[in-house]
Amino acid sequence: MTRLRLVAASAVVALVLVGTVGAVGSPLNGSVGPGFTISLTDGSGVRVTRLDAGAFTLTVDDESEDHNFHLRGPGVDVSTGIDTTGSTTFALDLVNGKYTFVCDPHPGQMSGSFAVGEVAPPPPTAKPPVRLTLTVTAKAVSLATPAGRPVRALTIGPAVITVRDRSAVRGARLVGAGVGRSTTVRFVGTVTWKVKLAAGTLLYGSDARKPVLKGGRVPVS
Ligand SMILES: [Cu+2]
Repeated sequence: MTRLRLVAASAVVALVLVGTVGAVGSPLNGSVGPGFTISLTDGSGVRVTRLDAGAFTLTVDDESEDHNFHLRGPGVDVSTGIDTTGSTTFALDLVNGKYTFVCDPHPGQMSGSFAVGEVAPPPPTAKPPVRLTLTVTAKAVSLATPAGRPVRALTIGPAVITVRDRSAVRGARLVGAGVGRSTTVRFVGTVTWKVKLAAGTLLYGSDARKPVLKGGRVPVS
């Protein structure tokens, strides 16, 4: 073979290799051990948090006989052995969704996740309602926490108000900050108001015969 032909043959081999690697997929590198560490990085060594759907080649470097690398998600469930070490390669076809990787013996300490495609953000966790007690007696009106402390400020959101109307000549009233509720003057008893506090000032007081009891105002923000 002449020298020229040899060069040409090498070039063909190189082209074929490049083509093969491209078809297998973008590289991902998983790593676990030797300590309690687990990670997934892309071809540039950057931690993976989001990927576009497609073909990937995952190479996992398992450096511990106590840990493994287990990747799960839509259409994928691959893992290295717990008591084995070494490098393992997986061909992955990732589709839109959430993928998680864990060390099976230590999922609490060793885990991670990433999203593929456009994943909708998780719905905001519903805020538990604030609980308040509005008490009206013949002599006083007060707004307090369940522990009995006066309320100085509130945050926007749901509130459950236990209204204890102890006076037959006074009603309980709550207005402002998106709220407008009251008990009748004659009413005596306990009712519960579920309200949604908006930004503003919440006024509490009593609808009453004179003298009008001094209530109060609480900023809501
Ligand atoms: Cu582990």
